Amino acid sequence: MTDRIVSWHANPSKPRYVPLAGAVDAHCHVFGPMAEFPFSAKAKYLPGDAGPDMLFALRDNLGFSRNVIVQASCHGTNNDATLNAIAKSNGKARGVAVVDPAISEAELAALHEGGIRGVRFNFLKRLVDDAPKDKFIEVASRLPAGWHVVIYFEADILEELRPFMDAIPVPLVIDHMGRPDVTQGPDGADMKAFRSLLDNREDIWFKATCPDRLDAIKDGGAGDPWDAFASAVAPLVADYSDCVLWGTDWPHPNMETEIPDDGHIVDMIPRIAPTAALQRKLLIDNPMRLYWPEELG
Ligand code: 0GY
Repeated sequence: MTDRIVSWHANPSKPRYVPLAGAVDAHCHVFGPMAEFPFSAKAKYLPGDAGPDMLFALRDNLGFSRNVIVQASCHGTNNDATLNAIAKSNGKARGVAVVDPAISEAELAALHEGGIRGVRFNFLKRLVDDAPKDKFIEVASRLPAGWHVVIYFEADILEELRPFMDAIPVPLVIDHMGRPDVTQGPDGADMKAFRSLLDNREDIWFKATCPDRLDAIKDGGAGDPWDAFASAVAPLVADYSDCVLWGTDWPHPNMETEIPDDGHIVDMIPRIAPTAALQRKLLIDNPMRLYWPEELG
């Protein structure tokens, strides 16, 4: 593995949609910079540098105010790159870590101090070597107060993972809706299974993210692509408006071709959340409750 993948758009367009003041990009990552924060020896891809300065410039260009930085698999369980970005954000970023399940209480407390508010369990075989459910459940029971667990899986293992998810004793956040096949439409089997998961517990959240990963009709450059994503996801956002989050997924790990224009990604927001009330929940109220609850008074 020698070639570094540049997975982000070099010159994203200015979105037509203007987010509400205070909007949160609740799913993004940083890569390195590698000279300061080397990638894990177990990384399945080797990205180009996409550090905090780039992230915050994009945030400002897209009209967002805050970021939730999710530790990407290429950095393994060393969260220093994520912590560095949070530290440079002037309080405008918080994060989700990936940890060795044997992590000590003192190390968890240090992550909390650094702005981490959750841990991510990744079940994608192309990204991680193993996902030890028993150890994940054990560490989930020792997380600092107010933290949650983020789970990344694909639709074909949703049913298999349900007992595991039921055993997690803190709130759950599901990345990219568990990657449903959006071409099945809003009433397709994948969306039905996902709704059943959401109906199963009170403390579950999800990210209505990644049209570029989930919709086969790619961004042709003209804007307003991803029709299947919009029609499958808009009803979900409407029906579960108090537990949905949104994010760019910048720098789009692993997207070697068909790299999405972040301006077009932002322009999906009014297509999945057409009213100002829904947009406020999606971009401000919900992420603030999870990541900056102390600012809500
Ligand atoms: C995402 C999706 C992906 C990658 C990662 O941690 C990661 O490397 O999350 C993916 O390749 O689908 O959420 O960024």
